[in-house]
Amino acid sequence: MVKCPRGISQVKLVLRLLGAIWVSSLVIIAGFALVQIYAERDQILTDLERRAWLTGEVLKEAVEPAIQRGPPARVERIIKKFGSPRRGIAIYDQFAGLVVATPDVAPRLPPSLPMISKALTTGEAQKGIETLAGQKTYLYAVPLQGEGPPLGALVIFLDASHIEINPSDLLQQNTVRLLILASVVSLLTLLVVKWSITHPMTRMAEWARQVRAGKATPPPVSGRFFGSLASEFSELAKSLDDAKAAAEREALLRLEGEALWTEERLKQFVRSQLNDTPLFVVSNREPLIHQWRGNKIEASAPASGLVTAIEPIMRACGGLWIAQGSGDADQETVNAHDKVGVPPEQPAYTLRRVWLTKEEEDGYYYGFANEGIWPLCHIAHTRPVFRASDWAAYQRVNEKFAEALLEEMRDTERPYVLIQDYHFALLPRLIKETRPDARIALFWHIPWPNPEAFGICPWQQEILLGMLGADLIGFHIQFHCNNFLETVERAIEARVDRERFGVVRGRHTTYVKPLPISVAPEGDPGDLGISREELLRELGGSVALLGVGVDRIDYTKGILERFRAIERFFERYPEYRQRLVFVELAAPSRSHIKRYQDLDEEADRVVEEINWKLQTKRWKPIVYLRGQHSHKEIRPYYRHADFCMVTSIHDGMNLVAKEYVSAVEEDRGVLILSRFTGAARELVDALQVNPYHIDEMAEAMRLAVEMPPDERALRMRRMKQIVRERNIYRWAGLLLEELTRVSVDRAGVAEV
Ligand code: ADQ
Repeated sequence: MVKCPRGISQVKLVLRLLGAIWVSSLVIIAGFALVQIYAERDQILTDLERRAWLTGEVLKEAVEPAIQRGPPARVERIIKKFGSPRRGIAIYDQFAGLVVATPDVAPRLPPSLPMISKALTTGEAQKGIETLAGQKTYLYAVPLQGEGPPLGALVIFLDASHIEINPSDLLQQNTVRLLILASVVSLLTLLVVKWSITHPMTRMAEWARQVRAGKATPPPVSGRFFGSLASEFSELAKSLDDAKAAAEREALLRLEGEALWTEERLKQFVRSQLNDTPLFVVSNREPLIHQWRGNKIEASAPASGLVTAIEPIMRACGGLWIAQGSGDADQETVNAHDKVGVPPEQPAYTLRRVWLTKEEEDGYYYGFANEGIWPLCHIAHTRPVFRASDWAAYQRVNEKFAEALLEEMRDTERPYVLIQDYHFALLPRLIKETRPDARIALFWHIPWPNPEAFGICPWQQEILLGMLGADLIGFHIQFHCNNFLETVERAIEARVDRERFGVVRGRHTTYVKPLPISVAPEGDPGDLGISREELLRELGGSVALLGVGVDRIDYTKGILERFRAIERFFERYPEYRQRLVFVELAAPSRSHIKRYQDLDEEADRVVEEINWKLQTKRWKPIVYLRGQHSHKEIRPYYRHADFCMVTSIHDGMNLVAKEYVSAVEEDRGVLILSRFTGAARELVDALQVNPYHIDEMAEAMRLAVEMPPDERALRMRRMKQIVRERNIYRWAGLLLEELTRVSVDRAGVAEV
């Protein structure tokens, strides 16, 4: 016979529970019965005492004069009058000899009773229970007082047989109680066990079997007890799934004979090349922000291309990430050293937050970085603003970050430092001066303009010298590298080595390389929570086509130009009205800067104007979802959209283009891409447009929705392959490979 261990253990559990209930019920009932016995006895005794004393006192008054003066017959009459079958009365003389007693008690009286002698000798009333002729009797003996010593004693006999509680009655009563109590509790326990333990456990087991079989279904239970178990198990299952998927990918790669970069490969690479030397990353934007939502703290990832790119690397390699603490609950969530593990539920690396004052943030971040360098490097026709006070704040903050970084890498020999972006142009030199053994890479995430354009910056030399403290400077594309080298050649004293793409100053060389950044490869899309049909239905009954845009609200992203192109498209091709909706997910950004506030308001106004002009009762051409959205919220739009519009006026790379290509359904999707993005160099199968040319963009929209399916699938397949191969792990791998190479040549001999 096959045994069922689950069944047996359940029966055992139930038997144990029932056993415990019955034994504890028995003990409780027995305890209560004992207490009840003692309480009842006490009550009976008190009652007897009270009755005997009352009778004794009344009779004493009557008997005392009669016994002194009258004949004994008179005394006998008196006591007979008060006697009854359950209440005997007797009179004893001064020698404790019986004088007279009521007939019911007389036959039962023994020759002597010690209690009477004691009452006569002490002169005080005596009481107690005696057994007279086999019957429990309560005795109350009170001395009768004359002129001198007691004349005798009056004794009251009360029937006390009921003080003996019958154990069989008690047993009968309490057995019934025990049965009722134990049965009710057992029944309730069985129901609770079934609904709260057995039932959820059976569902959990079934769910675990499904997860093990690779079906990603949400856990069937929630709540504190099983919910946390389920979420732990989900995490475990996810890790196993990821490991399985990684192994499968590796196997596939071996089969293909390709060397695709994966998270696992990057980990291996970092381990073998860095020999456990930790990675230090510095960026302005932090990868995790803690903010108050009501009275709860919530953690979220910011809308930032840089974070999107660096996060997977830190998750893969571990290390320390230094960034500005910018959330209003950031201070509450760090430890005494301003550090917090990320991700909080299963930390893979450490985030160290640096705190800036409002003045520092205004001058360094909003002022110099975003009103100065950002428009300087983007040819978007927004004039850069250079204020001396902003420049001073920028220098101060770079020094502040240098201090934090130097402190963190104090105990690390030859540390690897990855500095991110235009907020920290001065940091490489500040670090190199103190730690020449550090291997420093600076990655510039935005474009680098030509020397004439950059030359308007009053502090161009300081910026270039600061940057050249790095051993490696990365840009997205060769064109930006070339612009940088030309700028260096024109602005400072240095030799540009065109063959090796380096800048030589004294004994130090800074290599300048194109390293196109990318996104992590898309895993199994899983359950997105909404199908394409449902999404289209939500956007309007007759809608059959979906376009999407995802941006920070920034004047470099060409958002207004895109809206005008959509307007033009519907004007030119009215047959698409009510059939196509464009969803724009736009995250507010740098909202303290006037230019950004104006843009934000203008975007609202332009959407309103276009919708007002074209909308019908049940359709709007543009659905404008302004706000910070999680990756989970954005993914269904990417996955189901027929086309995505990236219309940047100028952009270093643009990760949205790559995210879309990576996430959209295999044979669906057309990318409309500005030719002024770095991504346009790699994604040549996109419909490339000039965002200043509204008609061209409207035409690209028509092409996108009317493209023959074969051509569409072919273009998308080729782009998917490029994004899959040139992924973020490859970017990190190449960056670190370059860094290890330059530092091996000249580690420790740096001269800045
Ligand atoms: P960004 O200018 O921030 O990055 P981009 O590359 O487009 O621009 O990345 C934006 C990121 O933010 C994407 O991951 C996107 O999903 C996310 N995002 C955008 N809108 C969002 C929204 N509404 N809600 C939530 N998330 C949103 C800078 C440079 C780029 C360069 C990157 C990386 O300007 O040229 O590609 O760094 O190097």
